[in-house]
Amino acid sequence: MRPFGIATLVLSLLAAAPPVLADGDDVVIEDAWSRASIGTSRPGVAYMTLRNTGAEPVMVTGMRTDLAMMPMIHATTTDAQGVTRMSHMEEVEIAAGEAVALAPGGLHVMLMDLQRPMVEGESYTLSVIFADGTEASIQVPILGMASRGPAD
Ligand SMILES: [Cu+2]
Repeated sequence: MRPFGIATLVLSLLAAAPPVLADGDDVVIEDAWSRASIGTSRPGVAYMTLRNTGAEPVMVTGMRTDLAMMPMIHATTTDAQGVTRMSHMEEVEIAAGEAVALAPGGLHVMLMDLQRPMVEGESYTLSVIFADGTEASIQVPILGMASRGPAD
């Protein structure tokens, strides 16, 4: 007798498992913006809010764009002496149902090695990379050099 019974049991267990959603499917990216740059010698910057609408924590492991060879997530910290530093974040966790803001003075995307100047009024594609290998791509508008955000 062939083991149909076992095969059927395995298949039904697989069918009963909840669908596995990619991390990127659960994350809503809001209010993305960048500042115009002076040429390409200095890194550019990008800000946004990453909202995890899922029931599991999501890990952001990086960014990708053809605008910059090395986009990195930086944290800005100011010590007791008032000295401000930026440190590279290998990953940023977004708790279930929570949002992480990348905003001036805090977390931000540093667009290292700009490939072209960032011109006010233009936009570019930025992909947020998640720990499961999925990506979510957005269009980031470039605001003026003195801008403090989309509400300006
Ligand atoms: Cu930075």
